[in-house]
Amino acid sequence: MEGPDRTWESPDYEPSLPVSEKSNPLTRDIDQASAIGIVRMLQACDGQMFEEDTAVKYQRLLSKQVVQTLVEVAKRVELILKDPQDSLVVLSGCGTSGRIAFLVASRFSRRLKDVNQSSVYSYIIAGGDRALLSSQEAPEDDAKLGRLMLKEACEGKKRVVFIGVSCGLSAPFVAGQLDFCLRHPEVFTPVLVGFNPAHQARDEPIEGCTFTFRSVVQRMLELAQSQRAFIISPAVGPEAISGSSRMKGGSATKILLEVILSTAQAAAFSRAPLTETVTLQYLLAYKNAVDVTYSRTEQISTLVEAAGKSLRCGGRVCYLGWGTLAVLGLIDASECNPTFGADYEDIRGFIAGGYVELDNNEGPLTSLGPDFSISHEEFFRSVLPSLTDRDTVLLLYTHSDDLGEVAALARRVRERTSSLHAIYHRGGGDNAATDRQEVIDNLCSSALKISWPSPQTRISVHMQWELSTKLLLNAISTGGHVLKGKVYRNHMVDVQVTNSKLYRRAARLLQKLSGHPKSRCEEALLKAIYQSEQLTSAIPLSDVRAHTVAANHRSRVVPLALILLLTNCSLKEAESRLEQQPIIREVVVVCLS
Ligand code: F1P
Repeated sequence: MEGPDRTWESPDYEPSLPVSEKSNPLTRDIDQASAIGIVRMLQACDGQMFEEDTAVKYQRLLSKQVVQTLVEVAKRVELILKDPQDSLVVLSGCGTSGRIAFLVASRFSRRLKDVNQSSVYSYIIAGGDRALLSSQEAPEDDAKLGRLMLKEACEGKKRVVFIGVSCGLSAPFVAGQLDFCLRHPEVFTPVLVGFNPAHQARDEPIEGCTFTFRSVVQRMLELAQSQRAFIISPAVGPEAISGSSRMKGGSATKILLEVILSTAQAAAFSRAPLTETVTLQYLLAYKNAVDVTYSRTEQISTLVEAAGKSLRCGGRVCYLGWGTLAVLGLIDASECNPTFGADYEDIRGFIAGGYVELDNNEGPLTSLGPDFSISHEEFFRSVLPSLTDRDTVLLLYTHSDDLGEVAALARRVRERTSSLHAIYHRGGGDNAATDRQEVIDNLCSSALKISWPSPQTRISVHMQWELSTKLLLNAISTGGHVLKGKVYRNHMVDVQVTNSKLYRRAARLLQKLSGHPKSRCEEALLKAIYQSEQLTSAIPLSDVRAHTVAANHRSRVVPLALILLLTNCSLKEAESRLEQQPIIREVVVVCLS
């Protein structure tokens, strides 16, 4: 049997890029693949998360050193759980990293409540709770905001374990928080989670700060020797869609945070030993969850096909879920706008119980606009009446949810669209097909039912179901957009350019695809952002922040810039080309030929 493809690990492979930004050789032709081809590529890509380390080039998820650090961090959390007075465990991040921080902090707070323990977990997401449901990329660049939010969350605390997540070791928001922790070692134990080796941390100056992400990491590395700071940064391989850290980055974040908190909680309340062996068993349980999920390649490809069909013909994809699976639906949907330039209506999530079930810090956000309406009632009110066969609806639930309610909802949806599908998780002992489940099966055009054996470790089976659901939804939304032509090779060509990381990524992509020098590519990007045929001195080239603010109000800037570079036409002509051919990939192919 062929071994895994490890091309990306070679020092010659895209040497200027950190792992999280490299393009994955496995998915180079994903834009030309069929639905099943896409799923197989995603399977191979996700499989890279659990590959063993070869020499010492990269630490991996299962590397001994990573496992050891997980144990040490869990011990710090255990101390706080045993003596919670004036103490806190804070999980923080931007975009997907912040959303996963929220999901994990909420789950474990609930668990503490269930056993009558006081809550010690808290989450921070750049941009506040609105960023849970929509893309808020600008606050990610704000180191001062990160520090202020952390300070506020920890007011009066005497002991804090701070876990900051930045998949690319790049977000200034998180760097600002880590810097703050390092300045107050009497209170804070800083922990950094990300998926690049430390020396690949971003070294770009941060506005208003004397530090860069890399210099913060260097300070942490020094303290790590005496276990006063911790860095957990295994490489999980390049993302299937270059730079899309919502995928493997988000999955691996979920795994690492849950392993730390699960093992700490088991040690604090059940006297379970906190050892490397136990920690490794937890990690392997997640590997198993990935394998079980992808054993359903055909069924997953049916869902990808349905989503692609809907998106291609201007239809919508709606995730209607219950409990934390619904939260994963909300998260997945929120990421399609920045990644694929999608409209909020293209892929939407809804959760039974709305904001009460979401239980976020800031409570209901409905007043922020229609894209913040997330309950099933809202779906009935604002989406169902206009639902047609062009739209796809996906039910997300487990055997512990109210199947009567699921069946009732399925019935109402089925009256309007035949593209109704289900993802359903159930425990191993629960094989009896209930009448209600049969009703749901009959209403759906496909149902992906996964029966899970009881896990060997103490890991909650729900956390495996969640990871599985995350992989499925990422496959559906990514695959759907690939089929819609939103990806060229394995690059997001319609990415939003709303923070400095995304701006740099866009400029690099333009260079790669057009072959023109950096300055010319940036110029084209700015023409597209400012909608100006001629750049004036009023637009200073170096003010990336101003550019990202301006880009907030624009769509399709990267495709426009690319057409400008490839055809040398005017902005007006480029715009009209895009009007005539809205399938971005086709435009790129035509221009390149
Ligand atoms: C944070 C993040 C991603 C998002 C997008 C912009 O990245 O918001 O979650 O998908 O790429 O950046 P990171 O700090 O975790 O690397």
